[in-house]
Amino acid sequence: MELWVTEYQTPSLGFSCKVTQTLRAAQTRYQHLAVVETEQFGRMLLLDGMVQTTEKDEWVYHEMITLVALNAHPRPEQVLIIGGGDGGTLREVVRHPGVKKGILVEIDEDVVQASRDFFPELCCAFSDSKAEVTIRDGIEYVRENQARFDVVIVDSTEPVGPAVQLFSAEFYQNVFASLKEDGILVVQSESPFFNADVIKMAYQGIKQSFPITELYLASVPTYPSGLWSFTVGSKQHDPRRPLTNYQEGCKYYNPQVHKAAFELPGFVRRIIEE
Ligand code: AG3
Repeated sequence: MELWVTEYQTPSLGFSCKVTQTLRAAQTRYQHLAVVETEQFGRMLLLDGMVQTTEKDEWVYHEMITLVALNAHPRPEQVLIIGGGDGGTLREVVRHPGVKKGILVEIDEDVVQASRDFFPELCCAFSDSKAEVTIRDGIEYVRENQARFDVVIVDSTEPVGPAVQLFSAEFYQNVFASLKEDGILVVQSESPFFNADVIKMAYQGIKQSFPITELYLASVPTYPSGLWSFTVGSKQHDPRRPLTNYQEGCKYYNPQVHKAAFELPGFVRRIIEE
């Protein structure tokens, strides 16, 4: 019998992968978590039926959510990651030579455990001397920290369930306060083809607090439509301009891609200009 896993990316579109083994399927305190072995993309992590990451294409998203902000900052020493319990973003953060500390604040410890159990290439940074992993609500954590971080990365799920608040203007205002005077925020902001409303919410919300707000794109094959967006809020530095060009071992990110990622097709530009 053939087994397939399907994410319903829209009510009338499914993205399916042939599964060779189900490694975990469990309800956590916050969401449904599944790890499956797929033929096409290797191991895949799903939360509430939505693909979070796969072994074979995780590098696009993790390099792009991390290195744009880190290389646009002259001294990205203290970095906070909200969400990102699989560890992929933390791995990219701690291998940047400018970083002194990467703090991961994940609400669901079962995500961290699933990564430890099934994704050795993602969880490898959990034990790094520059890394700190905390199981807590990121919203509270940000509220309790003032002027502390150089870069904040929001590696969240979609704005449903535990992540809803992570797309609110109030949260972005608290992130603004948690950043130092030249800090940078970056959030994952979904697909311009299918989630224009989410992009608008993130972009407009960030713009209310940050003087500089920019959107950039990357191609992630396992996410809805394959075209993914990230939104940056910056207090001083132009996020479009890499100040350092750290790119060792990268497969997607380089300084040319950094700059090009901010060049937007007309329909995407219109989403944020409306
Ligand atoms: N976080 C963003 C995943 C969003 C995917 N959406 C979907 N499949 N509908 C990924 C976490 C990786 N560290």
